[in-house]
Amino acid sequence: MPDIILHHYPISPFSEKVRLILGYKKLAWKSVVIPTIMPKPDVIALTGGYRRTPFMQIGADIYCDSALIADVLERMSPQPTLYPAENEGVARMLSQWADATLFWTVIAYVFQPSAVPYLLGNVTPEQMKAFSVDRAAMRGNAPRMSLAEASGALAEYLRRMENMLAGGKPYLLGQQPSIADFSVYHCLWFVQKAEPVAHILDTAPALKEWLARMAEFGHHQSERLASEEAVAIARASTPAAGDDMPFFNTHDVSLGQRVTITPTDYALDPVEGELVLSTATQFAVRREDPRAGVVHVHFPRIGFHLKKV
Ligand SMILES: N[C@@H](CCC(=O)N[C@@H](CS)C(=O)NCC(=O)O)C(=O)O
Repeated sequence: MPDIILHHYPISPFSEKVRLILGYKKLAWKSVVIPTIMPKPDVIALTGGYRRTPFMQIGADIYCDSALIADVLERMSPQPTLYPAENEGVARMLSQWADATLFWTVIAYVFQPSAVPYLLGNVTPEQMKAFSVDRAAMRGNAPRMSLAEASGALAEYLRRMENMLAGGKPYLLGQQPSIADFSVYHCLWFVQKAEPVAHILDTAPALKEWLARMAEFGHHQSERLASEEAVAIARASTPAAGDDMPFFNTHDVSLGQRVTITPTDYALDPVEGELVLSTATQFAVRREDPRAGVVHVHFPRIGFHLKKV
């Protein structure tokens, strides 16, 4: 099996989602620690502009967004599954809700002055400023939630999730973990990290036990890899031929056409290339980078838009 290379940083919640999935599936991986703020030259060499964290590299194939990474890991190693057949649809829906609504509620809740050092370490005022400026630019005009709103909403979401575990259910949707558990987990893991404000979790004792149960999956085995080495691996590799999923044309495009793919919500940096894959669930573009060579950059359909150049 080719090496799984995860580009991430320790305090990134979406990275924790993927690390825990790697632990659940017992997949060994290479760990490239990337910067938390721009500039990220080695990231951009590989992705062509996408700056969000994490992304996964397999040779010269780059997979953006944790939802797509989860699908690719499931294809590589189907057992244990992230998508139990009896509730795959609801698991994906709940996962999408957690990755968007729950995540941004948690962000608005945890970034209280007392908790910041637990999330970002003992940063200098200049480093704090640089972080805030970077995230403000990344979020653009996306609406922000006040702390008051976030505290109320998070308390209510915790009540709802506590209810999902009623009757001693081990996981949110039943006896087996699903992608929904991993998406909720990374958000509440971030609340736990924000120690001075983590007491909000005390209102949900079953959920706290569930958090401990999830944490036991761990991260399996990883080995550090320098980011320049990851770029060199891409350069020395050829993108995979792609799967045999049928071409699905919703944008009146043809394969080989120049397009851009851009997130729909925040960090609106387009990635430009020739369309090489357009299926029911994902897009991929081929681009040539002076340092990384020819790479295919993959995106899920949901959460991204495609535009013809
Ligand atoms: N929908 C994306 C969201 C990723 C995301 O927002 N990641 C945060 C970190 S957890 C990020 O990119 N922050 C800015 C950065 O790392 O540069 C996913 O599922 O991967």
